[in-house]
Amino acid sequence: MSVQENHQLSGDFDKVRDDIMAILKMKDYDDGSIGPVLVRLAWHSSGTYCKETDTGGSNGAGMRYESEGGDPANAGLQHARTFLEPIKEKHPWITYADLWTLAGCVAIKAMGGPDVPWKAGRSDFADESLNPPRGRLPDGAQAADHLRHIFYRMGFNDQEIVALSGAHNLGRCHTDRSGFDGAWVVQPTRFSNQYYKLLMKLDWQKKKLSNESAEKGASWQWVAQAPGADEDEPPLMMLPTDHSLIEDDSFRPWVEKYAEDRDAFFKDFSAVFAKLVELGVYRGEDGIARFSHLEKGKYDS
Ligand code: CCH
Repeated sequence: MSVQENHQLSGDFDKVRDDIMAILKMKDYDDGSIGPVLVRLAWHSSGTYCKETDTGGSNGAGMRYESEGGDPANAGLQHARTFLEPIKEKHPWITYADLWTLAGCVAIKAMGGPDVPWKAGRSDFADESLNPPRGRLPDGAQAADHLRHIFYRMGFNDQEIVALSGAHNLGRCHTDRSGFDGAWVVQPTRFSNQYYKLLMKLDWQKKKLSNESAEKGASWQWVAQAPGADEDEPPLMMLPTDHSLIEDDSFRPWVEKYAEDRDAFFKDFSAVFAKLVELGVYRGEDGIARFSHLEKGKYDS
């Protein structure tokens, strides 16, 4: 099996971290930071993992190819990949698979979040033959049973699903990407446990979305006015999947816990994000992750 030649363990990762930090603030982009979309890139590159077949995950950086990069579930992530391109050019020894996952971890920390332990060693696929099939990432229009279906496949439990969902403290939905519209919290470039607090506290109402959104599979979402906001300010939002966390008897106690205990959320988020970016990454004794555990046939079904 051919993989790209890589020397990723010999480079200076601290310099890469510094260079990622240096590009995070971007005045004209969204809320002034590319941090949230970098976190989403790290997550979507990892979230294709399937425990049973041991396929997918961040190793390989398959999103460089159309079958994964062109998946409507990944709409908008081409911007994140383009933002990181100058860093790849400056440090050509790093693999895309390492760069994308590292960038997510660096962004979380830079936005006020916890340290996420990160290890190097991923390789890049030389072609797209090992890419996972589409349809493995979650659909925000669905509910708790769908979240379980998707995240149990990766090997996560209910507590971990709720902790991971707290990443929606960051960033926003874009009508031209997912069809959903708006931010979850008032300060979407500041990592915090506001997402859980607002889920519990605000009076969420269902709002129908435009035909353009409905065509992307987003026909409605939850909205609520931020506390103290003027009526003409755009409301905060929750996806149907986000709101399902407080409708479900097993998820809800974790939402309550993380709303009350910021430190517990930070600790649990750090652990679960570290687990996410490690899914399917098996290193040899030299520290380099191989694809030897993958067999092409596993993707056929
Ligand atoms: Fe998410 N997410 N996500 N999400 N997500 C979206 C945006 C972000 C779902 C759907 C959406 C996680 C889990 C889920 C981020 C991190 C994580 C959007 C808007 C949708 C839709 C995309 C757009 O329009 O640009 C669903 C469903 C799930 C199910 O659980 C997890 C897990 C993480 C990370 C740990 C981040 C960050 C964003 C903001 C991106 C941006 O561009 O601002």
